[in-house]
Amino acid sequence: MKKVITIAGSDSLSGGGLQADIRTFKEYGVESANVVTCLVTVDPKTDQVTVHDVTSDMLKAQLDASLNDTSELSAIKIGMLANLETAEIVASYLVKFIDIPVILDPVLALKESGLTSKQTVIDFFIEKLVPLATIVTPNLREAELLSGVKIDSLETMKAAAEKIHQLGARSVVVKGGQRLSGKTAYDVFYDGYEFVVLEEPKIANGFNNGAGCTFASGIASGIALEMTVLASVEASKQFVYEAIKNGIPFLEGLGNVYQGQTEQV
Ligand code: PXL
Repeated sequence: MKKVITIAGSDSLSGGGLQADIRTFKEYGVESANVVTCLVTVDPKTDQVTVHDVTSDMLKAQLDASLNDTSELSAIKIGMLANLETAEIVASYLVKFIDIPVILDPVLALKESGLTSKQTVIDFFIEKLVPLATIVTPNLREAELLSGVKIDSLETMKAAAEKIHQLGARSVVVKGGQRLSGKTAYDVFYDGYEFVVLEEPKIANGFNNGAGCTFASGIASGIALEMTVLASVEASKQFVYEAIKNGIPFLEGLGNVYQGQTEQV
């Protein structure tokens, strides 16, 4: 069985974060280890989102444990790195494993809470983490933060993808999600050679918490299973589409994606 590792935050409500990652790996038939970078909680009374840090010692102990034997490791998926120290520690480990594909989901702007990372963290992603990535999977806001391009159209999505590729990532997929107007959800893939625009009708159910984490984990699984990067992106897009369609409602108009009803890839 192929093995991947996710280095990501814990979502106490389980919609996103490493909980979504692990469910996705299971559906793809991929084994996984995990490193918890932070814990995200939502206050039930106020809906206030809080990011609780883990200590540097806790982070390093997990990285030492899970990256001790990398001979069987086929991909590394990175999710939320909420502060500069966390990002620096993770980068210091990643540079030791440059042969293993890195799927970098730059969780810099949570659609669930509107929280945006500090500029020092964004700068560190631009300078150190994006250049280590086999593929980076920003949402529109994150693509703006990484590229400096204001996005309001398919053309500006392409311009942002090109900029992020120039930062050193081998490939980029900019996720359009619900934000652009119209009935179609676009994602733009770019690998320095070709743009591929992926299209699906928008699903208006709002059950999309965890969609980004699931998408990146599906890509990591595909790459681990020796699919090409583009084929992994295309398969994961279908996987996430089904996961939103079969989402689990929990509040008026909101819900988590559900990975369990997707067809085996
Ligand atoms: O879906 C983005 C995301 C990533 N990582 C963690 C999260 C969330 C969203 O809730 O909690 C830990």
